[in-house]
Amino acid sequence: MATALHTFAGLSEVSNNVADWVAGVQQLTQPDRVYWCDGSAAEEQRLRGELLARGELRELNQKSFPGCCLYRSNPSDVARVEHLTYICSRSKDAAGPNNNWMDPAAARAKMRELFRGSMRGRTMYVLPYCMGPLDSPYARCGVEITDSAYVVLNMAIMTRMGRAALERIATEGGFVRGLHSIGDLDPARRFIMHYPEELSIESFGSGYGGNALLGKKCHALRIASWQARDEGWLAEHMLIVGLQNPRGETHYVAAAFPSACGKTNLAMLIPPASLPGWKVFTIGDDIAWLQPGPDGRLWAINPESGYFGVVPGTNASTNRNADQMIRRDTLFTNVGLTADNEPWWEGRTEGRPLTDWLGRPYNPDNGPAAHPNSRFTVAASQNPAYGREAEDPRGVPISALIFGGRRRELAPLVYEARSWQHGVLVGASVASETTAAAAGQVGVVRRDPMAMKPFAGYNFGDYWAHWLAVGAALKNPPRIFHVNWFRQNAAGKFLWPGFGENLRVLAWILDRCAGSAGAVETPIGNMPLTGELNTAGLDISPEALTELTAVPNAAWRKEIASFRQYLLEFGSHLPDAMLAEIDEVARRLAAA
Ligand code: OXD
Ligand code: MN
Repeated sequence: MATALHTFAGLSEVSNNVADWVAGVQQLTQPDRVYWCDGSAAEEQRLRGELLARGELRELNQKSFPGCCLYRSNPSDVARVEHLTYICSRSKDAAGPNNNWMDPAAARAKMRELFRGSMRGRTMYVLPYCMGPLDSPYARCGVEITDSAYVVLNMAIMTRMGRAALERIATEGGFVRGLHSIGDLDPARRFIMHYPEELSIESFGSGYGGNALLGKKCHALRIASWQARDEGWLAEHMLIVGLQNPRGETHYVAAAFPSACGKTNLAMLIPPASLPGWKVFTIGDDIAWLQPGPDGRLWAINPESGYFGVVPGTNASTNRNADQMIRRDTLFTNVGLTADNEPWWEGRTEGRPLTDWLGRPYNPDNGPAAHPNSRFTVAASQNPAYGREAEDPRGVPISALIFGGRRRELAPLVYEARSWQHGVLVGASVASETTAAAAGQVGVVRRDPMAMKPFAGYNFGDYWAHWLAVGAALKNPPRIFHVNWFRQNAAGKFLWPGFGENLRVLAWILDRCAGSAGAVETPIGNMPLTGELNTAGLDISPEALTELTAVPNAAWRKEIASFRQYLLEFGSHLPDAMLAEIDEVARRLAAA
Protein backbone atom coordinates (compact mmCIF):
# COMPACT_ATOMS: atom_id res chain seq x y z
CA MET A 1 0.00 0.00 0.00
CA ALA A 2 1.49 3.36 -1.01
CA THR A 3 1.12 6.13 1.55
CA ALA A 4 1.22 9.87 1.01
CA LEU A 5 4.57 11.61 1.17
CA HIS A 6 5.26 14.90 2.83
CA THR A 7 8.16 17.01 3.90
CA PHE A 8 9.65 16.56 7.36
CA ALA A 9 12.58 18.19 9.12
CA GLY A 10 15.60 17.73 6.90
CA LEU A 11 14.45 14.68 4.98
CA SER A 12 12.57 15.60 1.88
CA GLU A 13 10.09 12.74 1.89
CA VAL A 14 8.72 10.57 4.60
CA SER A 15 5.85 8.23 5.15
CA ASN A 16 2.90 9.67 7.09
CA ASN A 17 2.84 6.45 9.08
CA VAL A 18 6.31 7.12 10.39
CA ALA A 19 5.75 10.83 11.00
CA ASP A 20 2.58 10.23 13.04
CA TRP A 21 4.26 7.63 15.20
CA VAL A 22 7.35 9.83 15.72
CA ALA A 23 5.15 12.73 16.81
CA GLY A 24 3.42 10.52 19.41
CA VAL A 25 6.73 9.27 20.79
CA GLN A 26 8.08 12.81 20.93
CA GLN A 27 5.13 13.86 23.01
CA LEU A 28 5.65 10.98 25.41
CA THR A 29 9.43 11.12 25.78
CA GLN A 30 9.88 14.94 25.60
CA PRO A 31 13.29 15.14 23.88
CA ASP A 32 14.97 18.53 23.41
CA ARG A 33 15.53 17.80 19.72
CA VAL A 34 14.35 15.34 17.08
CA TYR A 35 16.86 14.32 14.45
CA TRP A 36 16.04 12.22 11.39
CA CYS A 37 19.02 10.16 10.26
CA ASP A 38 19.76 10.21 6.54
CA GLY A 39 22.49 7.55 6.76
CA SER A 40 25.13 9.66 5.00
CA ALA A 41 28.86 9.45 5.67
CA ALA A 42 28.84 13.13 6.66
CA GLU A 43 26.20 12.44 9.28
CA GLU A 44 28.24 9.59 10.73
CA GLN A 45 31.33 11.82 10.90
CA ARG A 46 29.38 14.57 12.61
CA LEU A 47 27.85 12.25 15.22
CA ARG A 48 31.17 10.63 15.89
CA GLY A 49 32.72 14.08 16.35
CA GLU A 50 30.03 14.99 18.86
CA LEU A 51 30.57 11.82 20.89
CA LEU A 52 34.33 12.34 20.84
CA ALA A 53 33.92 15.94 21.99
CA ARG A 54 31.70 14.81 24.87
CA GLY A 55 34.22 12.13 25.85
CA GLU A 56 31.71 9.32 25.25
CA LEU A 57 33.91 7.91 22.51
CA ARG A 58 37.67 7.80 22.51
CA GLU A 59 39.80 7.87 19.39
CA LEU A 60 42.30 5.00 19.15
CA ASN A 61 45.80 5.26 17.67
CA GLN A 62 44.97 6.73 14.26
CA LYS A 63 48.22 5.57 12.66
CA SER A 64 47.79 1.86 13.38
CA PHE A 65 43.97 1.85 13.77
CA PRO A 66 42.73 4.66 11.47
CA GLY A 67 39.08 5.53 11.90
CA CYS A 68 38.79 3.32 15.03
CA CYS A 69 37.21 4.36 18.32
CA LEU A 70 36.61 2.88 21.74
CA TYR A 71 33.33 3.02 23.58
CA ARG A 72 33.09 2.02 27.23
CA SER A 73 29.62 0.97 28.25
CA ASN A 74 28.20 1.20 31.71
CA PRO A 75 29.75 -1.72 33.66
CA SER A 76 26.27 -3.00 34.50
CA ASP A 77 25.34 -3.09 30.84
CA VAL A 78 27.60 -5.46 28.93
CA ALA A 79 25.43 -8.31 27.61
CA ARG A 80 21.94 -9.32 26.54
CA VAL A 81 19.52 -9.64 29.43
CA GLU A 82 17.39 -12.67 28.67
CA HIS A 83 15.58 -12.56 32.01
CA LEU A 84 14.33 -9.04 31.19
CA THR A 85 13.34 -9.87 27.60
CA TYR A 86 9.65 -10.55 26.96
CA ILE A 87 7.37 -11.70 24.17
CA CYS A 88 4.11 -9.82 24.70
CA SER A 89 1.80 -11.79 22.44
CA ARG A 90 -1.92 -11.72 23.17
CA SER A 91 -1.87 -15.30 24.38
CA LYS A 92 0.77 -16.64 26.75
CA ASP A 93 0.58 -19.98 25.01
CA ALA A 94 1.72 -18.40 21.75
CA ALA A 95 4.98 -17.25 23.39
CA GLY A 96 5.54 -20.73 24.81
CA PRO A 97 7.58 -22.01 27.75
CA ASN A 98 10.74 -20.92 25.90
CA ASN A 99 9.94 -17.21 26.42
CA ASN A 100 9.16 -14.80 29.22
CA TRP A 101 5.68 -13.50 28.58
CA MET A 102 3.83 -10.39 29.64
CA ASP A 103 0.31 -9.34 28.74
CA PRO A 104 0.66 -6.70 25.99
CA ALA A 105 -1.60 -4.15 27.68
CA ALA A 106 0.26 -4.52 30.98
CA ALA A 107 3.62 -4.28 29.22
CA ARG A 108 2.56 -1.19 27.25
CA ALA A 109 1.37 0.51 30.43
CA LYS A 110 4.60 -0.30 32.27
CA MET A 111 6.77 0.89 29.40
CA ARG A 112 4.74 4.06 28.93
CA GLU A 113 5.63 5.14 32.45
CA LEU A 114 9.29 4.36 31.89
CA PHE A 115 9.42 6.25 28.59
CA ARG A 116 7.45 9.24 29.91
CA GLY A 117 9.87 12.18 29.76
CA SER A 118 12.85 9.82 29.44
CA MET A 119 14.45 11.84 26.62
CA ARG A 120 14.35 15.25 28.36
CA GLY A 121 17.60 17.06 27.72
CA ARG A 122 18.47 14.58 24.97
CA THR A 123 18.26 14.26 21.21
CA MET A 124 15.77 11.78 19.86
CA TYR A 125 17.16 10.10 16.75
CA VAL A 126 14.84 8.59 14.16
CA LEU A 127 16.53 5.79 12.24
CA PRO A 128 14.77 4.25 9.27
CA TYR A 129 16.53 1.00 8.34
CA CYS A 130 16.23 -1.92 5.99
CA MET A 131 17.18 -5.49 6.97
CA GLY A 132 18.52 -7.06 3.79
CA PRO A 133 19.46 -5.58 0.41
CA LEU A 134 17.28 -2.55 -0.31
CA ASP A 135 16.08 -4.06 -3.58
CA SER A 136 15.35 -7.53 -2.19
CA PRO A 137 11.77 -8.77 -1.93
CA TYR A 138 12.92 -10.71 1.13
CA ALA A 139 14.15 -7.60 2.97
CA ARG A 140 12.00 -5.96 5.66
CA CYS A 141 12.15 -2.43 7.03
CA GLY A 142 11.90 -0.87 10.43
CA VAL A 143 12.32 2.45 12.19
CA GLU A 144 14.17 2.72 15.48
CA ILE A 145 13.72 5.74 17.68
CA THR A 146 16.57 6.06 20.17
CA ASP A 147 18.21 8.60 22.46
CA SER A 148 21.64 6.99 22.08
CA ALA A 149 24.06 8.33 19.46
CA TYR A 150 26.16 5.18 20.04
CA VAL A 151 23.19 3.14 18.86
CA VAL A 152 22.95 5.32 15.75
CA LEU A 153 26.63 4.76 14.92
CA ASN A 154 26.18 0.99 15.33
CA MET A 155 22.94 0.80 13.35
CA ALA A 156 24.58 2.80 10.53
CA ILE A 157 27.09 -0.04 10.20
CA MET A 158 24.83 -3.01 10.93
CA THR A 159 21.87 -2.06 8.71
CA ARG A 160 21.04 -0.18 5.53
CA MET A 161 20.06 2.90 7.49
CA GLY A 162 18.72 6.26 6.31
CA ARG A 163 16.97 7.89 3.42
CA ALA A 164 16.75 4.89 1.09
CA ALA A 165 15.11 2.77 3.78
CA LEU A 166 12.59 5.53 4.49
CA GLU A 167 11.78 5.70 0.80
CA ARG A 168 11.11 1.96 0.75
CA ILE A 169 8.88 2.32 3.81
CA ALA A 170 6.99 5.13 2.11
CA THR A 171 6.11 2.90 -0.83
CA GLU A 172 5.58 -0.31 1.16
CA GLY A 173 3.65 1.11 4.07
CA GLY A 174 4.51 -1.48 6.72
CA PHE A 175 7.51 -1.32 9.05
CA VAL A 176 8.60 -2.58 12.45
CA ARG A 177 8.40 0.09 15.15
CA GLY A 178 11.28 0.02 17.63
CA LEU A 179 11.40 2.46 20.52
CA HIS A 180 14.56 2.59 22.57
CA SER A 181 15.78 4.76 25.43
CA ILE A 182 18.81 4.15 27.58
CA GLY A 183 16.81 5.63 30.46
CA ASP A 184 19.10 5.86 33.47
CA LEU A 185 20.75 2.47 32.79
CA ASP A 186 19.33 1.18 36.06
CA PRO A 187 19.20 -2.64 35.76
CA ALA A 188 16.05 -2.54 37.90
CA ARG A 189 14.34 -0.44 35.22
CA ARG A 190 15.46 -2.42 32.18
CA PHE A 191 13.05 -4.26 29.87
CA ILE A 192 13.12 -5.49 26.28
CA MET A 193 9.52 -5.99 25.11
CA HIS A 194 8.31 -7.48 21.83
CA TYR A 195 4.75 -7.14 20.55
CA PRO A 196 4.81 -9.54 17.59
CA GLU A 197 1.18 -9.02 16.57
CA GLU A 198 1.84 -5.28 16.30
CA LEU A 199 5.33 -5.64 14.78
CA SER A 200 6.69 -3.46 17.51
CA ILE A 201 9.51 -3.40 20.07
CA GLU A 202 10.13 -1.34 23.21
CA SER A 203 13.55 -1.43 24.85
CA PHE A 204 14.42 0.59 27.93
CA GLY A 205 17.40 0.93 30.23
CA SER A 206 20.23 -0.67 28.25
CA GLY A 207 22.63 0.60 25.61
CA TYR A 208 24.19 -2.83 24.94
CA GLY A 209 24.10 -4.15 21.35
CA GLY A 210 21.64 -7.03 21.49
CA ASN A 211 19.30 -5.03 23.75
CA ALA A 212 19.58 -1.70 21.95
CA LEU A 213 20.38 -2.23 18.24
CA LEU A 214 16.78 -3.15 17.61
CA GLY A 215 17.31 -4.21 13.98
CA LYS A 216 19.39 -7.17 15.14
CA LYS A 217 18.02 -9.68 17.67
CA CYS A 218 14.72 -7.92 18.40
CA HIS A 219 13.62 -7.33 14.80
CA ALA A 220 15.63 -9.72 12.61
CA LEU A 221 15.08 -12.72 14.92
CA ARG A 222 12.24 -12.36 17.45
CA ILE A 223 9.77 -10.30 15.41
CA ALA A 224 10.93 -11.74 12.07
CA SER A 225 10.56 -15.35 13.24
CA TRP A 226 6.91 -14.61 14.01
CA GLN A 227 6.42 -12.85 10.65
CA ALA A 228 8.24 -15.69 8.90
CA ARG A 229 5.85 -18.24 10.34
CA ASP A 230 2.88 -16.25 9.02
CA GLU A 231 4.52 -15.85 5.61
CA GLY A 232 6.13 -19.28 5.10
CA TRP A 233 9.85 -18.60 5.63
CA LEU A 234 12.47 -18.91 8.41
CA ALA A 235 14.38 -16.26 10.38
CA GLU A 236 17.36 -18.01 11.97
CA HIS A 237 20.43 -17.42 14.14
CA MET A 238 22.74 -18.62 11.37
CA LEU A 239 25.87 -17.59 9.53
CA ILE A 240 25.92 -17.99 5.75
CA VAL A 241 29.13 -18.95 3.98
CA GLY A 242 30.09 -19.70 0.38
CA LEU A 243 32.66 -22.48 -0.17
CA GLN A 244 34.46 -22.72 -3.49
CA ASN A 245 36.11 -26.11 -4.01
CA PRO A 246 39.32 -26.65 -6.00
CA ARG A 247 37.18 -27.40 -9.10
CA GLY A 248 35.82 -23.84 -8.90
CA GLU A 249 32.27 -24.78 -7.79
CA THR A 250 30.71 -22.68 -5.04
CA HIS A 251 28.13 -24.00 -2.60
CA TYR A 252 26.52 -22.15 0.27
CA VAL A 253 25.79 -23.44 3.72
CA ALA A 254 24.01 -21.84 6.67
CA ALA A 255 24.98 -22.78 10.20
CA ALA A 256 23.40 -22.14 13.59
CA PHE A 257 25.51 -21.96 16.74
CA PRO A 258 24.68 -20.31 20.05
CA SER A 259 26.15 -16.87 20.79
CA ALA A 260 29.95 -16.68 21.03
CA CYS A 261 30.51 -20.22 19.68
CA GLY A 262 32.50 -19.21 16.60
CA LYS A 263 29.92 -18.24 13.95
CA THR A 264 32.00 -15.25 12.90
CA ASN A 265 35.16 -17.40 12.68
CA LEU A 266 33.41 -20.08 10.61
CA ALA A 267 31.88 -17.47 8.31
CA MET A 268 35.38 -16.05 7.61
CA LEU A 269 37.29 -19.31 7.69
CA ILE A 270 40.82 -19.32 6.27
CA PRO A 271 41.49 -22.56 4.35
CA PRO A 272 44.59 -24.29 5.76
CA ALA A 273 47.65 -24.61 3.52
CA SER A 274 47.13 -28.38 3.47
CA LEU A 275 43.81 -27.90 1.61
CA PRO A 276 44.94 -25.95 -1.46
CA GLY A 277 42.49 -24.53 -3.96
CA TRP A 278 39.59 -23.76 -1.57
CA LYS A 279 38.11 -20.27 -1.25
CA VAL A 280 35.67 -19.02 1.35
CA PHE A 281 33.19 -16.14 0.98
CA THR A 282 31.32 -14.66 3.92
CA ILE A 283 27.68 -13.85 3.26
CA GLY A 284 26.65 -13.35 6.89
CA ASP A 285 27.94 -14.10 10.38
CA ASP A 286 24.89 -14.08 12.66
CA ILE A 287 21.44 -14.07 11.03
CA ALA A 288 19.93 -15.76 7.97
CA TRP A 289 16.50 -15.20 6.48
CA LEU A 290 15.66 -18.33 4.53
CA GLN A 291 12.99 -18.40 1.85
CA PRO A 292 11.75 -21.23 -0.34
CA GLY A 293 12.82 -20.25 -3.86
CA PRO A 294 11.00 -20.78 -7.15
CA ASP A 295 13.34 -23.72 -7.88
CA GLY A 296 12.28 -25.66 -4.78
CA ARG A 297 15.53 -24.89 -2.97
CA LEU A 298 15.99 -22.80 0.15
CA TRP A 299 17.53 -19.36 -0.51
CA ALA A 300 19.15 -17.14 2.09
CA ILE A 301 19.79 -13.46 2.61
CA ASN A 302 21.81 -11.87 5.38
CA PRO A 303 19.60 -9.09 6.75
CA GLU A 304 22.61 -7.29 8.23
CA SER A 305 25.33 -5.22 6.58
CA GLY A 306 27.93 -5.38 9.35
CA TYR A 307 29.34 -7.57 12.08
CA PHE A 308 28.89 -7.06 15.81
CA GLY A 309 31.50 -9.64 16.76
CA VAL A 310 33.12 -10.91 19.93
CA VAL A 311 36.66 -9.47 20.11
CA PRO A 312 38.59 -11.70 22.57
CA GLY A 313 40.42 -14.53 20.87
CA THR A 314 40.74 -12.69 17.54
CA ASN A 315 44.23 -12.85 16.07
CA ALA A 316 45.99 -13.62 12.81
CA SER A 317 45.99 -17.37 13.45
CA THR A 318 42.40 -17.78 14.76
CA ASN A 319 40.77 -15.44 12.22
CA ARG A 320 43.14 -13.58 9.90
CA ASN A 321 40.25 -11.96 8.02
CA ALA A 322 38.74 -10.49 11.19
CA ASP A 323 42.18 -9.49 12.44
CA GLN A 324 42.72 -7.42 9.27
CA MET A 325 39.16 -6.18 9.01
CA ILE A 326 39.15 -4.52 12.45
CA ARG A 327 42.30 -2.47 11.89
CA ARG A 328 40.38 0.45 10.43
CA ASP A 329 36.98 2.14 10.72
CA THR A 330 35.90 -0.09 13.59
CA LEU A 331 33.95 0.73 16.70
CA PHE A 332 35.34 -1.21 19.67
CA THR A 333 33.25 -1.66 22.80
CA ASN A 334 34.75 -2.61 26.18
CA VAL A 335 38.28 -3.60 25.16
CA GLY A 336 41.49 -2.65 27.01
CA LEU A 337 44.16 -0.21 25.79
CA THR A 338 47.92 -0.45 25.25
CA ALA A 339 50.41 2.31 26.10
CA ASP A 340 50.27 3.22 22.37
CA ASN A 341 46.51 3.75 22.57
CA GLU A 342 45.80 0.62 20.57
CA PRO A 343 42.91 -1.65 21.51
CA TRP A 344 43.91 -4.78 23.43
CA TRP A 345 42.05 -7.96 24.22
CA GLU A 346 42.85 -11.43 25.52
CA GLY A 347 44.22 -13.40 22.59
CA ARG A 348 45.73 -10.35 20.87
CA THR A 349 49.33 -11.31 20.13
CA GLU A 350 50.70 -7.78 19.73
CA GLY A 351 51.24 -5.27 22.53
CA ARG A 352 50.35 -5.43 26.20
CA PRO A 353 47.42 -3.93 28.08
CA LEU A 354 47.99 -0.72 30.00
CA THR A 355 44.37 -0.15 31.02
CA ASP A 356 41.42 -2.53 31.21
CA TRP A 357 37.92 -2.16 29.73
CA LEU A 358 36.85 -0.08 32.73
CA GLY A 359 39.75 2.32 32.20
CA ARG A 360 41.62 1.13 35.31
CA PRO A 361 45.37 0.37 35.19
CA TYR A 362 45.51 -3.22 34.02
CA ASN A 363 45.91 -5.73 36.84
CA PRO A 364 45.27 -9.41 36.09
CA ASP A 365 43.91 -9.78 39.64
CA ASN A 366 40.96 -7.60 38.53
CA GLY A 367 40.11 -9.97 35.69
CA PRO A 368 40.67 -9.72 31.95
CA ALA A 369 41.74 -6.52 30.19
CA ALA A 370 38.88 -6.77 27.69
CA HIS A 371 35.40 -7.75 28.83
CA PRO A 372 34.79 -11.36 27.64
CA ASN A 373 31.82 -10.02 25.66
CA SER A 374 33.68 -7.01 24.26
CA ARG A 375 32.72 -6.35 20.66
CA PHE A 376 33.78 -4.92 17.33
CA THR A 377 31.27 -3.24 15.05
CA VAL A 378 32.48 -3.12 11.49
CA ALA A 379 31.08 -2.92 7.96
CA ALA A 380 30.81 -6.36 6.32
CA SER A 381 32.45 -4.96 3.18
CA GLN A 382 35.72 -4.55 5.12
CA ASN A 383 36.04 -8.32 5.47
CA PRO A 384 38.71 -9.53 3.00
CA ALA A 385 36.52 -12.64 2.47
CA TYR A 386 33.32 -10.62 1.89
CA GLY A 387 31.10 -12.31 -0.69
CA ARG A 388 29.43 -9.75 -2.97
CA GLU A 389 26.50 -12.16 -3.33
CA ALA A 390 25.47 -10.82 0.08
CA GLU A 391 24.01 -7.92 -1.90
CA ASP A 392 22.13 -10.09 -4.39
CA PRO A 393 18.43 -9.41 -3.88
CA ARG A 394 17.66 -13.09 -4.63
CA GLY A 395 20.00 -14.33 -1.90
CA VAL A 396 22.07 -17.49 -2.28
CA PRO A 397 20.88 -21.12 -2.60
CA ILE A 398 21.60 -23.24 0.47
CA SER A 399 23.01 -26.77 0.06
CA ALA A 400 23.31 -27.69 3.74
CA LEU A 401 22.07 -26.50 7.11
CA ILE A 402 24.42 -27.12 10.01
CA PHE A 403 23.67 -27.05 13.72
CA GLY A 404 26.22 -27.08 16.50
CA GLY A 405 26.92 -26.24 20.09
CA ARG A 406 29.82 -25.98 22.46
CA ARG A 407 29.88 -29.48 23.97
CA ARG A 408 32.85 -30.76 25.96
CA GLU A 409 31.33 -34.24 25.90
CA LEU A 410 29.03 -36.50 23.96
CA ALA A 411 28.30 -34.74 20.65
CA PRO A 412 30.58 -36.16 17.93
CA LEU A 413 32.53 -34.07 15.41
CA VAL A 414 29.89 -34.42 12.69
CA TYR A 415 26.79 -36.39 11.80
CA GLU A 416 24.09 -36.06 9.19
CA ALA A 417 20.36 -36.27 9.74
CA ARG A 418 18.57 -39.03 7.83
CA SER A 419 15.91 -36.68 6.48
CA TRP A 420 14.58 -33.14 6.88
CA GLN A 421 12.21 -34.37 9.56
CA HIS A 422 15.03 -36.03 11.48
CA GLY A 423 17.07 -32.86 10.88
CA VAL A 424 14.46 -30.77 12.67
CA LEU A 425 14.89 -33.06 15.68
CA VAL A 426 18.68 -32.75 15.38
CA GLY A 427 18.40 -28.94 15.27
CA ALA A 428 16.07 -28.98 18.26
CA SER A 429 18.61 -31.09 20.17
CA VAL A 430 21.27 -28.36 20.17
CA ALA A 431 22.63 -27.80 23.65
CA SER A 432 25.62 -25.69 24.54
CA GLU A 433 27.73 -24.35 27.34
CA THR A 434 26.64 -20.79 28.09
CA THR A 435 28.98 -17.90 27.15
CA ALA A 436 29.50 -14.27 28.14
CA ALA A 437 27.16 -13.03 25.38
CA ALA A 438 24.28 -13.19 27.83
CA ALA A 439 24.22 -12.11 31.45
CA GLY A 440 24.39 -15.10 33.82
CA GLN A 441 26.59 -18.08 34.64
CA VAL A 442 29.14 -19.07 31.98
CA GLY A 443 29.93 -22.69 31.08
CA VAL A 444 26.78 -24.56 32.08
CA VAL A 445 25.12 -26.77 29.45
CA ARG A 446 21.66 -25.57 28.51
CA ARG A 447 19.25 -26.62 25.77
CA ASP A 448 19.32 -24.13 22.92
CA PRO A 449 17.20 -25.54 20.07
CA MET A 450 18.39 -24.27 16.68
CA ALA A 451 20.56 -21.83 18.73
CA MET A 452 17.32 -19.86 18.98
CA LYS A 453 16.48 -20.20 22.68
CA PRO A 454 17.00 -16.47 23.30
CA PHE A 455 15.58 -15.42 19.95
CA ALA A 456 12.55 -17.46 18.84
CA GLY A 457 9.63 -15.05 19.04
CA TYR A 458 7.06 -17.76 19.66
CA ASN A 459 6.36 -21.22 21.10
CA PHE A 460 9.11 -23.67 20.15
CA GLY A 461 6.47 -26.37 19.58
CA ASP A 462 4.85 -24.24 16.87
CA TYR A 463 8.29 -23.27 15.60
CA TRP A 464 9.25 -26.92 15.01
CA ALA A 465 5.91 -27.52 13.31
CA HIS A 466 6.72 -24.57 11.04
CA TRP A 467 10.18 -25.99 10.27
CA LEU A 468 8.57 -29.31 9.34
CA ALA A 469 6.07 -27.53 7.08
CA VAL A 470 8.75 -25.45 5.33
CA GLY A 471 10.82 -28.59 4.62
CA ALA A 472 7.84 -30.55 3.39
CA ALA A 473 7.10 -27.84 0.84
CA LEU A 474 10.66 -27.82 -0.58
CA LYS A 475 11.35 -29.94 -3.64
CA ASN A 476 15.09 -29.82 -2.98
CA PRO A 477 15.56 -29.23 0.73
CA PRO A 478 19.10 -28.77 2.02
CA ARG A 479 20.59 -31.69 3.95
CA ILE A 480 20.92 -31.15 7.69
CA PHE A 481 24.04 -31.80 9.80
CA HIS A 482 25.22 -31.45 13.38
CA VAL A 483 28.82 -30.56 14.27
CA ASN A 484 30.80 -30.05 17.47
CA TRP A 485 34.21 -28.35 17.28
CA PHE A 486 34.59 -28.30 21.06
CA ARG A 487 34.94 -31.96 22.19
CA GLN A 488 37.57 -32.44 24.88
CA ASN A 489 39.35 -35.51 26.19
CA ALA A 490 39.40 -36.56 29.84
CA ALA A 491 42.37 -34.24 30.43
CA GLY A 492 40.39 -31.26 29.14
CA LYS A 493 42.31 -30.98 25.86
CA PHE A 494 40.40 -30.12 22.67
CA LEU A 495 40.26 -33.18 20.41
CA TRP A 496 39.75 -31.22 17.19
CA PRO A 497 41.97 -28.29 16.10
CA GLY A 498 38.99 -26.21 14.88
CA PHE A 499 39.24 -22.86 13.04
CA GLY A 500 40.49 -23.32 9.43
CA GLU A 501 40.63 -27.10 9.83
CA ASN A 502 36.84 -27.12 10.14
CA LEU A 503 36.89 -26.88 6.35
CA ARG A 504 37.66 -30.63 6.33
CA VAL A 505 34.28 -31.29 7.91
CA LEU A 506 32.56 -28.81 5.59
CA ALA A 507 34.17 -30.55 2.60
CA TRP A 508 32.67 -33.88 3.71
CA ILE A 509 29.31 -32.18 4.18
CA LEU A 510 29.44 -30.78 0.63
CA ASP A 511 30.46 -34.19 -0.72
CA ARG A 512 27.44 -35.69 1.00
CA CYS A 513 25.24 -33.05 -0.62
CA ALA A 514 26.77 -33.86 -4.01
CA GLY A 515 26.19 -37.57 -3.39
CA SER A 516 29.90 -38.32 -3.68
CA ALA A 517 30.76 -39.31 -0.09
CA GLY A 518 29.73 -42.44 1.72
CA ALA A 519 28.51 -42.60 5.30
CA VAL A 520 28.07 -45.10 8.02
CA GLU A 521 24.70 -45.25 9.74
CA THR A 522 24.73 -44.81 13.51
CA PRO A 523 21.72 -44.61 15.83
CA ILE A 524 21.96 -40.80 15.93
CA GLY A 525 22.67 -40.18 12.22
CA ASN A 526 25.17 -40.75 9.41
CA MET A 527 28.89 -40.31 9.97
CA PRO A 528 31.87 -40.20 7.61
CA LEU A 529 33.12 -43.60 6.48
CA THR A 530 36.61 -44.30 7.75
CA GLY A 531 39.06 -42.38 5.60
CA GLU A 532 36.42 -40.12 4.02
CA LEU A 533 37.10 -37.24 6.35
CA ASN A 534 40.26 -35.75 4.87
CA THR A 535 42.88 -35.64 7.64
CA ALA A 536 45.93 -35.44 5.36
CA GLY A 537 48.48 -33.03 6.81
CA LEU A 538 46.61 -32.82 10.11
CA ASP A 539 48.34 -33.63 13.37
CA ILE A 540 45.65 -35.75 14.97
CA SER A 541 46.03 -39.15 16.62
CA PRO A 542 43.89 -42.14 15.59
CA GLU A 543 42.67 -42.29 19.22
CA ALA A 544 41.41 -38.70 19.04
CA LEU A 545 39.60 -39.44 15.78
CA THR A 546 37.99 -42.53 17.30
CA GLU A 547 36.81 -40.48 20.26
CA LEU A 548 35.50 -37.72 17.97
CA THR A 549 33.34 -40.15 16.03
CA ALA A 550 32.17 -42.36 18.91
CA VAL A 551 28.51 -42.73 19.86
CA PRO A 552 28.70 -44.07 23.43
CA ASN A 553 25.44 -45.95 23.77
CA ALA A 554 24.65 -45.52 27.47
CA ALA A 555 25.47 -41.80 27.47
CA TRP A 556 23.37 -41.23 24.36
CA ARG A 557 20.41 -43.14 25.80
CA LYS A 558 20.56 -40.87 28.82
CA GLU A 559 20.79 -37.80 26.57
CA ILE A 560 17.84 -38.88 24.45
CA ALA A 561 15.72 -39.60 27.53
CA SER A 562 16.44 -36.14 28.92
CA PHE A 563 15.83 -34.48 25.53
CA ARG A 564 12.50 -36.33 25.26
CA GLN A 565 11.50 -34.93 28.67
CA TYR A 566 12.40 -31.47 27.45
CA LEU A 567 10.32 -31.86 24.29
CA LEU A 568 7.32 -32.96 26.34
CA GLU A 569 7.36 -29.56 28.09
CA PHE A 570 5.82 -28.19 24.90
CA GLY A 571 2.70 -30.30 25.43
CA SER A 572 0.09 -30.14 22.71
CA HIS A 573 2.26 -27.75 20.67
CA LEU A 574 4.87 -30.46 20.10
CA PRO A 575 4.42 -31.97 16.63
CA ASP A 576 3.79 -35.73 16.67
CA ALA A 577 6.52 -36.08 14.04
CA MET A 578 9.11 -34.94 16.60
CA LEU A 579 8.05 -37.62 19.04
CA ALA A 580 8.09 -40.20 16.26
CA GLU A 581 11.63 -39.14 15.34
CA ILE A 582 12.97 -39.24 18.88
CA ASP A 583 11.37 -42.62 19.49
CA GLU A 584 13.07 -43.86 16.35
CA VAL A 585 16.46 -42.69 17.66
CA ALA A 586 15.74 -44.39 21.00
CA ARG A 587 14.78 -47.60 19.17
CA ARG A 588 18.04 -47.52 17.18
CA LEU A 589 20.08 -46.96 20.33
CA ALA A 590 18.33 -49.86 22.04
CA ALA A 591 18.98 -52.11 19.06
CA ALA A 592 22.66 -51.14 18.66
C1 OXD B 1 25.15 -11.74 19.26
C2 OXD B 1 24.60 -12.72 20.21
O1 OXD B 1 25.50 -10.63 19.66
O2 OXD B 1 24.17 -13.79 19.77
O3 OXD B 1 25.20 -12.07 18.07
O4 OXD B 1 24.57 -12.44 21.42
MN1 MN C 1 24.21 -13.94 17.66
